[in-house]
Amino acid sequence: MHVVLVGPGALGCLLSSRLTRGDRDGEHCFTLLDHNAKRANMLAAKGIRYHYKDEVEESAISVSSTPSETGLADVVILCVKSYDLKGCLGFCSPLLGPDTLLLFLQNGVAHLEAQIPDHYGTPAFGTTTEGANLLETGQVRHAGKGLTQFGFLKEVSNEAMEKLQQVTELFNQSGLKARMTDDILSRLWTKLMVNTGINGLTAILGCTNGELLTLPGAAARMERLVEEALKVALASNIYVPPDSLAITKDVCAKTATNISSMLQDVRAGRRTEIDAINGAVVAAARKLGMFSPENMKLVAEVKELERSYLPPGR
Ligand code: KPL
Repeated sequence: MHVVLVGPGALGCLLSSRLTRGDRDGEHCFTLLDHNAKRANMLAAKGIRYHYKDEVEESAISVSSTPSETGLADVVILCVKSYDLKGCLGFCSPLLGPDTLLLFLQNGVAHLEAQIPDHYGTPAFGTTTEGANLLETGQVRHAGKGLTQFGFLKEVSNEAMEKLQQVTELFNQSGLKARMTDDILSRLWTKLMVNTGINGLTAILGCTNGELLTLPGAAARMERLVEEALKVALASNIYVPPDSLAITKDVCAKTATNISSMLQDVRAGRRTEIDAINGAVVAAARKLGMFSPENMKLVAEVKELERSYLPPGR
């Protein structure tokens, strides 16, 4: 299979390095696609440096910034942020044939509404609890091993199902635990519950995940955020664990010293994924005629924070 990974962020680098290493017999071909030609050249020259605990491993990878020269892909794994998807799909169009499997690996659930032209076939979605931090361009730390789950939201052809099965096997043989699920919507919302309670709050409070349990008022806010999201999921007939709040608190405790991905975005002066997380809860509530004031308030606060460092119009 020709597998194209799009986006050289933490997840894109982690997957490029692991999948390339995992394919010991060179049965498949992997390309990392980056729209930034200068960075793509640098990645092609230096490869990817993978850090796990005290180990460091270097892998040479194939990198491209010109999809028209890459040839059609069997699988395109989109590792870009949710808000970059629209531009990214346009950029990737030369890679996409009628049999290409598009696999979305974004945080949150806003991307489930992505407008994908019908002739591209039914996309697959994934959600991962692999922890990855980008140390610098092409250098990734595997901060915690997790589980990646893949599935489709609609009925699909046997060919598409088999391709996703092959991707799942590739992950497993590369040391990344993965499985297919017939309820990917629940899995995406289950992770959304945790991110709803942690990410935005850590961003505005500038604290670690663990500090949310002790900072005055933070745990009570987390509780209201998750309870609201839980009500929206239930009203949407999406199964999420009823003890999502306890799970969220447990994640805070287990990842106590972590800087959440949203706080990392703020500190790096990047746009956050607030629209895909708490914003998606607000949008889903609105569709049902429900009100989610706690999530609305947090979205407004994070946007205000973004305005203090992003150039106007971003
Ligand atoms: O997924 C995460 C994130 O930071 O995006 C959590 C679970 C909150 C861990 O930091």
